[in-house]
Amino acid sequence: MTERTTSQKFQFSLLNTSGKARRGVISTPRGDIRTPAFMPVGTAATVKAMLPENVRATGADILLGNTYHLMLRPTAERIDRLGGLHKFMNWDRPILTDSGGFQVMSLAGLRKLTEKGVTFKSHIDGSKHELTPERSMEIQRLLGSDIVMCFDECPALPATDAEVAKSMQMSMRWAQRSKDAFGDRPGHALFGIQQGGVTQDLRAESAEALREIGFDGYAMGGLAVGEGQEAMFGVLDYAPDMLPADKPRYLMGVGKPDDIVGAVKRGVDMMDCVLPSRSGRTGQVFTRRGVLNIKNARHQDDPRPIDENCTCPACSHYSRAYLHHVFRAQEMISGMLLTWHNLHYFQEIMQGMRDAIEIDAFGAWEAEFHATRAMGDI
Ligand code: PRF
Ligand code: ZN
Repeated sequence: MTERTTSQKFQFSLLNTSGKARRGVISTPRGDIRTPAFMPVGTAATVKAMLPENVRATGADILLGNTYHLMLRPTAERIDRLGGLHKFMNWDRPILTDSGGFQVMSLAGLRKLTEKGVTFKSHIDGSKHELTPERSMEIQRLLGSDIVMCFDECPALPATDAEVAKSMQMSMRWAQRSKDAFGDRPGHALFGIQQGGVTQDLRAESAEALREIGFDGYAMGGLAVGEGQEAMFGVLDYAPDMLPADKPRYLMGVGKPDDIVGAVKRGVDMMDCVLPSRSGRTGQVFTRRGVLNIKNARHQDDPRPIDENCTCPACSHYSRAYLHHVFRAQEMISGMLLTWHNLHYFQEIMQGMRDAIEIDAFGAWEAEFHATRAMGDI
């Protein structure tokens, strides 16, 4: 496939702020991304249990895809021959792809990490593969990704300061190699990824290295990896401020509703997480009043919807008793309806925050968010 040429650039406009919270819009040739944005995860060229038009109906402007999974199956070259990832999965809006290293470390079998990159065995069939910054950029180009992530390493915890520093410094060399390999691709963006664990000096060193190279956006990696919310918020109290204010800031792999709200409060513009889609398939339901599990016997005679104020199809047309039944019976509609509700709820949080920031009322919105949750499930 030859790349679509376009005159429309990738651009971030900051529209309003409320405290440190920011509302903006990322314009791309494939459409606008309203920020703060939550990106549903479509790892294997599908948001599991959802049609793309249904994901769109929940309010998503952008999906996340994964280099690691797609390079193994069906392969980036095959997706390219078939016209690119957007056409392949029938989603014509923006797609951000993660670069693969993080998934190699959490999913692949036997791995070997060197300055060049990482070799590993596929979790699917044990076949051997290599990922380097250059190969990751090539795969993300073949996929047709709109927002390409640098190839980085996220060190496993627990790690000493020295280990985190060494890993971060290699990630910064990989960031330069990613930028060189990415080249100049109008309409497509390359994001750097800050590392440095929970150590302020290392976060500062990483941010400086990334700013020096220059990116279209800046992610915060290496968080939500088991350090706990308090430690993560501790880092988010300073890390976003180290990154350019005129570029989008993306917190990778976050999170639960209260993580998302706390991150936006601290200046984060974009997030992604499998939580709403994965939980939908395990019966965990997110609501304004907190989390409930639909498999619990207390729902079996309950004629009420999950949330009487929710306008999603699960809440508009089905009772808790029905959702409990189809979950217990392992009917496929269960994963479909619960995923839809969860994604709808996450996007409703994002819209609520964008509306609140627009009128400089984020603090009041946040207080209401926490007060409603404190009431508990009814
Ligand atoms: N790096 C990359 N992807 C990621 C992470 C990271 O540090 C995380 C950490 N929460 C999730 N996904 N490339
Ligand atoms: Zn609902």
